[in-house]
Amino acid sequence: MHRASIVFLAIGMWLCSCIVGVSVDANAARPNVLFLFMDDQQANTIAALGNGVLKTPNLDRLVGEGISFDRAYMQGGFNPATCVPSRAMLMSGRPLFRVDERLMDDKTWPATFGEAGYQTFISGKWHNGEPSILASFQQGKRIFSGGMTNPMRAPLSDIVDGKLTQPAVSPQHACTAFADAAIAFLKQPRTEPFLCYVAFDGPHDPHIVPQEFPIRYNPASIPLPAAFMPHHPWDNGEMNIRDEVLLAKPRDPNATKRMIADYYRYISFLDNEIGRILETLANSEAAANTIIVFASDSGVALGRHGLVGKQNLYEHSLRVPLILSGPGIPKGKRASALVYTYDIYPTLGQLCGVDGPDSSLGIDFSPAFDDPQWSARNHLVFAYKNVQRAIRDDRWKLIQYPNVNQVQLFDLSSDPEETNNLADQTGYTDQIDRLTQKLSEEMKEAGNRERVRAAPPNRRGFRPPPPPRRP
Ligand SMILES: [Ca+2]
Repeated sequence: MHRASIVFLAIGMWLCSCIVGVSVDANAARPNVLFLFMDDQQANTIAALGNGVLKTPNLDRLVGEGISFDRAYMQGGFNPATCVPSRAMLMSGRPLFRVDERLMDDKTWPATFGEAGYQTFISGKWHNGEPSILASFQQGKRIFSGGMTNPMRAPLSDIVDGKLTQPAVSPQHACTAFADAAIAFLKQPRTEPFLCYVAFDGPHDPHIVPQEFPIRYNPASIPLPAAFMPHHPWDNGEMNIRDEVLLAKPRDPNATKRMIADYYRYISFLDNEIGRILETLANSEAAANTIIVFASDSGVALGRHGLVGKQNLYEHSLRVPLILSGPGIPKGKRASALVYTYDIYPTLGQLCGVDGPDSSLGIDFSPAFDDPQWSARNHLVFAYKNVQRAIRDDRWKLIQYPNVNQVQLFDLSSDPEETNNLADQTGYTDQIDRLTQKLSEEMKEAGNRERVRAAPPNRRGFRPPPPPRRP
């Protein structure tokens, strides 16, 4: 915008405020929100947070300008498409056992931002049914309403006259189209604060980026994850779905590294797209008054524990990156408070003066910005269908597999990769009983009617088949 236009606009806003008696200044002071949401991006995939292989210069800068939460989690799911409950929890502020996956029972957080005077905009993936897109956002461009797609041929829609247009195949990589749409939105002149939600459909597989993208990772230079296993040690209740057959069994170390190399390349590509959005914001009038949120709907296994997908309750699949920066948020800090992704919008609501829906049950974690000891939760609980239940506290993690009567206990303080199951050793019975008891109480409280420990088990444990004979 030209300088003369800005001056003219400012005078106009001042005159308006005098005439109608509302404080435009107060409105202008409300922070904007740029929400960057990823699909299946593991927590440990940012160079500045400790990944020694990946190149993520733009996310690194964001880490330096904000606060990173090292213990942020999504709570699980009831079907293999964990995107659906994860996004429903995010948008509603409601936990897994109480969330409406179609997001039609209650108002969503973005809808309440709109009612509070925010301009609300979406670009990218929405996996909770089309009616709730229109109920949640006023504006939208380049929306992908589905679970997964080839990103080079993504069918994308816009919101026009309060309706979604027929999807049209994007000539660009979907994530480039989303970034372009967000950039165009950020460049629009406006007097209201905005909520700009950009949901990339990567680095979810297929790990396809444009041929010309220059960053590539040599699979030979990718370290095999510490928790790599040829097989999961037993049937975890979800062994043969689509995600789990993306790699042959037993898992091959080199095939695993190739998959991780492609996944990393996708993350570097997304980092570059995010960089374009952040540069646009930095060069805009909104720069000083915008909260930036970076998070993901889940992680993913990629060969750890013999698994490929995210239909499990290990750290690699539940823990997500979470970074916030902006006015009132400390720079270059890390926080260890235990938080769920459904706590993010309640926190933004607090920072933006938006009350949110009455049905939201998430907890504002902004006190953790200044108090490293602060945590509203002493433990978190997780569920996958009726086949896995887990709990973590400050130090311990317990996973129960009720259908096969298996249990795992990990000391996350010394074993963050969950490679040493203490339930196989003597001396941990009390710890297992304590956490199982707590898990049962929490699950009952959460509205869960499934058991967390079975005796006797429903069926025999899984025995991995012998490796194929080499000719
Ligand atoms: Ca996902």
